[in-house]
Amino acid sequence: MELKDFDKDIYELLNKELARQCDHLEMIASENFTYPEVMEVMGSVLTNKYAEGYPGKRYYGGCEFVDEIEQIAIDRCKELFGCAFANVQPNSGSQANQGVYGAFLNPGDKILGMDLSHGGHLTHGSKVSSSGKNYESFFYGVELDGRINYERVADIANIVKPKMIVCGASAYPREIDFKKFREIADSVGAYLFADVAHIAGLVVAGEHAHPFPHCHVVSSTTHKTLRGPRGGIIMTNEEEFAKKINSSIFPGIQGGPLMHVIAGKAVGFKHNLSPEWKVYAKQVKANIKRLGEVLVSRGYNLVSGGTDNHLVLVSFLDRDFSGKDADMALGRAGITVNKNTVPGEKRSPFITSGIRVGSAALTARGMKEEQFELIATRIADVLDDIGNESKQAKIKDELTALARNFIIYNKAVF
Ligand code: DSN
Repeated sequence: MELKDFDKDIYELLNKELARQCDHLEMIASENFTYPEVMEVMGSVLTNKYAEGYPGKRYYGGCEFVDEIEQIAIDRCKELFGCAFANVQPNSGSQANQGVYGAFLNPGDKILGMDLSHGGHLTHGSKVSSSGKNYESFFYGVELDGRINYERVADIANIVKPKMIVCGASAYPREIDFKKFREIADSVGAYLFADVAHIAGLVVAGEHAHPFPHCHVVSSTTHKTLRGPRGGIIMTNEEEFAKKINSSIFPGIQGGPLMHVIAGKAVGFKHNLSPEWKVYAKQVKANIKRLGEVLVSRGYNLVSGGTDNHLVLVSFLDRDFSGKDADMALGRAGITVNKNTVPGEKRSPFITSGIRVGSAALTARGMKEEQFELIATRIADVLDDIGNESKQAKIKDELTALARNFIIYNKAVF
C-alpha cells in the first residue's frame, strides 16, 4: 500500500514540507538538500537489518551485504579525508562527538572548547550537554573583531591544562587554523579534536584548511556542507585511537547501526569524491561572499567583516531590532535563516543581536552570484523596513518565483 492511501495525515504533511522547502529560500547554514539517490537508499530495505558490530565482526547473521556496504562507506570516507581510519556509524554529529570523548577521556577530565555563544556547539562542553556534565569544560571565544585570538587560546590552555582541546564551530565565518591549535595542544600535552561538521564539504574540496595531519581525531556530520544523509562520522590516523573510537560508538553509546543511512553516506561520499564536488564547494564560497558584499554595501555589519567559508553572521548590535525580529521578518519574506548571538552580545540567546546566513543549500539548487546578489538586496530591503509586513509579502512572492526556477525535488517520498 502506498503512504498516500495508508496515512493521509503524514502524507499531506510531507507534501506541505516539500512545498515549504521548494518555495522558501533555505539559508540556515547547517542545512542542505541531499541527493535523490541518497534519499532512495535511506528509504530502502536496509532499514530492516540489524548489524551490531563492524564489517566482518557482527553479532547477527545475514550481514554479508551490509558488511560490503559499510566497508565501501568506510573506504570512501578515508579516501575523502585522506586518513587511515573512519567510523561511519555515528547516528549524528552529537553522537560522533560523544563517541570521541568516550574514546579519549575519562569522566571528569578537562576539555577546552569554543563557547557556544561565540560560535561553538552544545557538544563542545556546554553545561547543558553531556559534554559539559561528564567532563569539566572550559571555553575560549572570539575577540570583539569576531576572530579567534590564538594567543589568548594558548593562555587559557596554559591555565586550564585540558586533556583535550576542541576546535571547530557552528557559527564562525573565518578559517580555522588547525596548525596553530595543534601547537597549543602540544604545548599543554592535550589531544586535539576538530569537529568540522560545518566546513567538511569545503575541507574535502580543498576550499578550507585540512584538519589532518594536525588533529588527533576529527568528527563531522554528513548532511551539512557535505550534502549527504543526516548522520555523523569520526576519522583518525592512529590505529590505537581507531580501536577506542569503535568501541566507544558500539557498544559504548549506540546499538544497531542505521545501515540505510550508512549506505546513504557511501552514496554521498561518491558525490564528494567526484570532480563536480570542487565546483560546488567553490560556488558555495563565491555565493556567500557576494551576499556579504551586498549587505556591507547596504550598511550592515558582518561579524569579522566578511567570510572565508559558507556563512556570514550579520550583526544588529548597532540597530534597534534584534536577531529574532530579523529572523521573523525574513521568514515572512520567504527567506529562512536563524537568529544568532554575536560578539559583544547584549540580548538573551532567545532574542540575540544577529542572524546566521549560509549558502550551501541554495547553491545545491544551482543558484549563483547573480541570485545571491538579488537575495542579499531583498534581505537588506526587509531589514531596512523591518515592520513593513506588506512589503515582506511582496518580496515573498518575488522570491517564491525565483525559488521555483531552481527546482530541487518534485516529490516528497523517494
Ligand atoms: N544545529 C546545527 C547548526 O545549526 O549549526 C549544529 O548541530
